[in-house]
Amino acid sequence: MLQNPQIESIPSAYDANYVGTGIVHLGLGAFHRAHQAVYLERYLQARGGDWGLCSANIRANQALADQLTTADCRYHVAEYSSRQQVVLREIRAIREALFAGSDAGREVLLARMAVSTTRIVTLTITEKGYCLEPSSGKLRFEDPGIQHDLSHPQSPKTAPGLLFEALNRRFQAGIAPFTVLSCDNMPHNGQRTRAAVLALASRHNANLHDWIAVNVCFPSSMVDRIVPAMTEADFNRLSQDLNCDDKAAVICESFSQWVVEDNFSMGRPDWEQVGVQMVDDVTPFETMKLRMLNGSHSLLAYLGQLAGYKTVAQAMQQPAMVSFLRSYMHHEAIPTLQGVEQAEMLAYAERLLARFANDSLEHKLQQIAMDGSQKLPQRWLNGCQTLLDTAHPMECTALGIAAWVIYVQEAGTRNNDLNDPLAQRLLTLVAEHRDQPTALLSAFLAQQDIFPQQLAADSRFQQSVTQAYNELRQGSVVELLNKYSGD
Ligand code: NAI
Ligand code: CS2
Repeated sequence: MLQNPQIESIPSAYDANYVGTGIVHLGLGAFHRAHQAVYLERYLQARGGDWGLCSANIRANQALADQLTTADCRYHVAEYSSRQQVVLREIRAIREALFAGSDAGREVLLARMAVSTTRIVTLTITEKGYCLEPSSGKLRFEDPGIQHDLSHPQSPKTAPGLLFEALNRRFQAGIAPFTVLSCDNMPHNGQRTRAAVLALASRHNANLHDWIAVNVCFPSSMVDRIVPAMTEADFNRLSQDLNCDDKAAVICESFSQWVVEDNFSMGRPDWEQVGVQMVDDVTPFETMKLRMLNGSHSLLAYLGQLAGYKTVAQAMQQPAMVSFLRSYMHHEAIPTLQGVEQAEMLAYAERLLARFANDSLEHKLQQIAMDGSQKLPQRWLNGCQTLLDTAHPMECTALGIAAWVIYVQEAGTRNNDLNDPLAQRLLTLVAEHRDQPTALLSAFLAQQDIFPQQLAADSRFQQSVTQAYNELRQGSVVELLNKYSGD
């Protein structure tokens, strides 16, 4: 129970029933509800307009969509600055919640995407939802979902397939295309989404391919707000501390940032009014965030769990971990960033460490550890090549990679429970090379859809990862964190 908490409640004070739906969102997850929907709530409160959301899950979690529908799409976001300071927002920007995991549900979603009043389609479907090779960003045609969509284009099951079919229906009906805005932690997320849709189109219809290539905008965006998956303890905390009984609620930090390339063919909300940064090129922002924040997060996820911690905040109570992350950011992330001001980056690093230490969030390391094959290229590996090219150290990153390999190995020895779209392949490598660490590391580095070939072939990279692996296997994690915390 909070002792004398400072609680600010912000009700949804506009009449949401008069808000039209101008945006369809794929990925009705925690982050969407705590980030994009909050920006739109604040926008609608201030400016009104037909920028309400129709938000859909195309995979699991029909219960959430049903829960929201029952609640007239009213839910709450609890923004914790600390355990004692909370802002509780009521959100009504989502005007319709759909579950599109069935043929009937997909048809309703496609109709929402194809209607001319839909001007933007946004996505938070996780990195794996785009069915791309993590290292190259190329569409994985062998993906079972893509295979289905190639043979059943009118009843697609993947996000690229849904985007393609909805655009096709607008093309056939002479309706201008919506703008596609990815809000996932992927480098160049707009271009990668565009490449996925065009790859599908290339197998179907040259005219439609060219129409999409010329007329559809795919701006990239950088998104940032730490939003842990909700647990029963979280729901109980909201009920006890804030008198908020809402199974669609989310808890998050107070910090929020959204940087968006200003390229929308059918218009957009004046998002600047609520603090969204509209830019020409999001690349510097996304590279900085993916390598500094997400790169540190993944180090916490694998090294923190090896050290026995369960949450980010718990791991941040270990001074050796804080020093190690600072060293990683100073010596292995900032040197890979273009055109940044050193002093500002050092300050950014300190702000990130303070955000990680926020003990009012129960951010499970296991959640961050999931889908490692889809995350590590943009968080660590892309920067590694720059470090090698500029003769910078990469011990912290190498320790992280080694910890990820051990994480996969331990999943294999436990019960083959690895939350990763490439789990079967990775666990097979573990089984094939049991007790042969050198061969196992070579086998992992040979996975070219994860490790870029140039990097994997570099003997300096191989030696760094091998040394880190051997040290982790033989020594204490905390001692190694201290060893590589040199500033
Ligand atoms: P979540 O687990 O609450 O929601 C995941 C969403 O992705 C669900 O709607 C699910 O149906 C959908 N999904 C999962 N696999 C899919 C697939 N193969 N195809 C289509 N849809 C799929 O997770 P959360 O927190 O909403 O995060 C989602 C994404 O948002 C992350 O992967 C990341 O890219 C981005 N994000 C998350 C942040 C966070 O702190 N949670 C912060 C910044 C970005
Ligand atoms: C986290 C991100 O789960 C993860 O991989 O690193 O979701 C992280 O919380 C966000 O990118 C913060 O903006």
